[in-house]
Amino acid sequence: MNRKIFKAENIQQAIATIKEELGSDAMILNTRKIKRKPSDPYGKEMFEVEAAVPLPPKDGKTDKANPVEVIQEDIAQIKDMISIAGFGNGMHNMVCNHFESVGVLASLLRAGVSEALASSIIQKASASMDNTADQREKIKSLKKYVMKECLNRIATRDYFCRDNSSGVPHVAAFIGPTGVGKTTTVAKLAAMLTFQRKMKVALISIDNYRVGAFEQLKAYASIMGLLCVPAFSAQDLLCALDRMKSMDMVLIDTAGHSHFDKQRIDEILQLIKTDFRISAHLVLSVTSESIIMQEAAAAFSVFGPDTVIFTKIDETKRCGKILDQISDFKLPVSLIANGQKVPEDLIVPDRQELLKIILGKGSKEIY
Ligand SMILES: Nc1nc2c(ncn2[C@@H]2O[C@H](COP(=O)(O)OP(=O)(O)OP(=O)(O)O)[C@@H](O)[C@H]2O)c(=O)[nH]1
Ligand SMILES: [Mg+2]
Repeated sequence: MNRKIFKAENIQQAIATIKEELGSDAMILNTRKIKRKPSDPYGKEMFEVEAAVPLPPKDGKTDKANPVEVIQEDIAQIKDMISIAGFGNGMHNMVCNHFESVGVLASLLRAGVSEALASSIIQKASASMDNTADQREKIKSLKKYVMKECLNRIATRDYFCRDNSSGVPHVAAFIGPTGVGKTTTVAKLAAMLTFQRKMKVALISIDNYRVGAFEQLKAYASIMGLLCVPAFSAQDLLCALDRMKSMDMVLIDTAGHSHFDKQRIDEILQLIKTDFRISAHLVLSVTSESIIMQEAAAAFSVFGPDTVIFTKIDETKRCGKILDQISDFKLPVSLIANGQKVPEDLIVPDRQELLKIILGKGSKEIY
């Protein structure tokens, strides 16, 4: 290898000089940012790029990598650059400052992680990197750090398990905006707890708002042979819970309301507060825009939810927004719903499994 170090004000300029001096076979081995000297008022921040051209071996054969692989790597890098090009100036600067991060950054963005979160993760990762390592080593350690950083942001909790210690049933209410899949998730969970975990389960619907809401839950309960009752008032709810005191788990389906409808949300809250044992579980659909999910989470935070459930992950390839949501509202994820089929489309994820869901195809690229 014929190594040489180039200095320039930015990466693009350095690459142009390298191509000119060493030709198009040149490989970049290392990049480093050199901070401006405080003693030099006219000095600028510079980039140092180490590049090399492979020497032709004595036997005439070249030690170049397989040309197909080289082309594949180049195409992947060009694709990554293109996918980042659509983002803001901040992203552009970040790529110039941390050139080796392009691939990982593009994977996070493609997965649907927000620009702000993706760049803050990469920045943290890049700051912790060993600048003396060569390019491949740097990328390897960057990937490792990014995975660790994403995993640190994820908390999961298998909330719906048997707890014999208290002698009273666990009571869990499912809250959230309209149409996110609350009733369907309650039905799936009831089936899982009854048939897989062999728990005694009963259902309550406090959805007295939508016509046919109770019948929807009742239909599922009938198929599974479970007790299911409506409760329209605090008195109804206390009566229902009294009837169900020999159960392991009571699941309460609530009416979905717009997160702007504070009055209706408050009505449900007052009902739920009837019994202090009732835990709340926020249901959000990943098909909603991130900002809507954030607003909904803020509106339903009055319930002090214990866990969050993400539904409809089968309808999007961009589950990265889950990472944004859980980084923001710091709740453990108890369930993931991945389809309309009752009961099978329900996952009780652990942290690694959730990370794979969040990064999608990108998890293969980053690992
Ligand atoms: N693709 C997909 N569809 C789902 C999933 N979960 C629920 N659905 C569908 O979403 C629609 C609404 O589901 P519901 O369970 O009635 O939603 P809800 O939150 O109870 O609705 P309201 O009670 O009206 O607020 C139905 O067509 C479900 O089949 C899921 O994980 N994936
Ligand atoms: Mg419903």
